[in-house]
Amino acid sequence: HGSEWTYSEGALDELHWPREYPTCSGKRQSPINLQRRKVHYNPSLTALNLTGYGVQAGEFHMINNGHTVQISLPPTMHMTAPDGTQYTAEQMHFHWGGASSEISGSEHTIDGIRFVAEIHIVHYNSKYESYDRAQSEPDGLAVLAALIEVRDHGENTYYSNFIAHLNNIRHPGQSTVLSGLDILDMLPEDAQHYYSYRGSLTTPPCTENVHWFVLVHHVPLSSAQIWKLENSIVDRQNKTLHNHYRRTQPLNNRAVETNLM
Ligand code: B30
Ligand code: ZN
Repeated sequence: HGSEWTYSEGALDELHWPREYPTCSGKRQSPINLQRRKVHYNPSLTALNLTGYGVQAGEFHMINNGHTVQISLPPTMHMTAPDGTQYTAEQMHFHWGGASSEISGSEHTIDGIRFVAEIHIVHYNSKYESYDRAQSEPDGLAVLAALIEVRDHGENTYYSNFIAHLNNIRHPGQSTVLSGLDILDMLPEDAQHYYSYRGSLTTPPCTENVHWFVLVHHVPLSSAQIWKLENSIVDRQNKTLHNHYRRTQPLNNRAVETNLM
């Protein structure tokens, strides 16, 4: 594991990432604030083609890696971007807030609004033989992101199994196994409309090789589910893992496009 970068504590907090990881002060960083007024509608952006995202049998490893909960995904899951590039899924993980019941923790914001939490489904360009190889390539990665919101009309049962397993991975390095997974159900009902831009990993080494797709629609979780997500796992300091999101970065001269008019 890389050196001990953090979000807010110690010598390598997020303002000091560039000292060890110079790319973190680059001109195409993520996350960003998505300003709806300034997003360009591009009718040639087709829907994302998500294959193998539906119900899958088998065992899926879920780990507390010290800065998030991460589920390993099978290479049978693919996303094809509107430019025709095919990506293979590698892992999914979450960012959240929760330091108090009022604190949201999404990475992307919409018109300055931070959501409760954010899902990242991390993919690599299928033309490379592995995630490891693709990581250092300029066209290596794509992340499909969805924003999570509180909605108290009962729990979101598509998240029940995942949330129940958090108790098994309280400490960094611990892992557990999900039997069966349906990522499509864990996404917003409408997973066709998105914002798209070119950015980076939101953690060190902040590599600027990520094609971002942030879904326009949101994932609803009940407040009890969000509480469990926010309070079940601890970090390397044995403190509840809270507020592991990066502040928004300058857009500089990048365009954000959407396929929702
Ligand atoms: S994100 O989706 O932009 N938040 C990585 C992948 C996706 C994002 C951020 C980072 C990534 O692959 N990082 C390098 C690998 N990590 C290992 C790990 O899985 O988690 C090395 C590390 O951080 O130093 Cu801990
Ligand atoms: Zn992430």
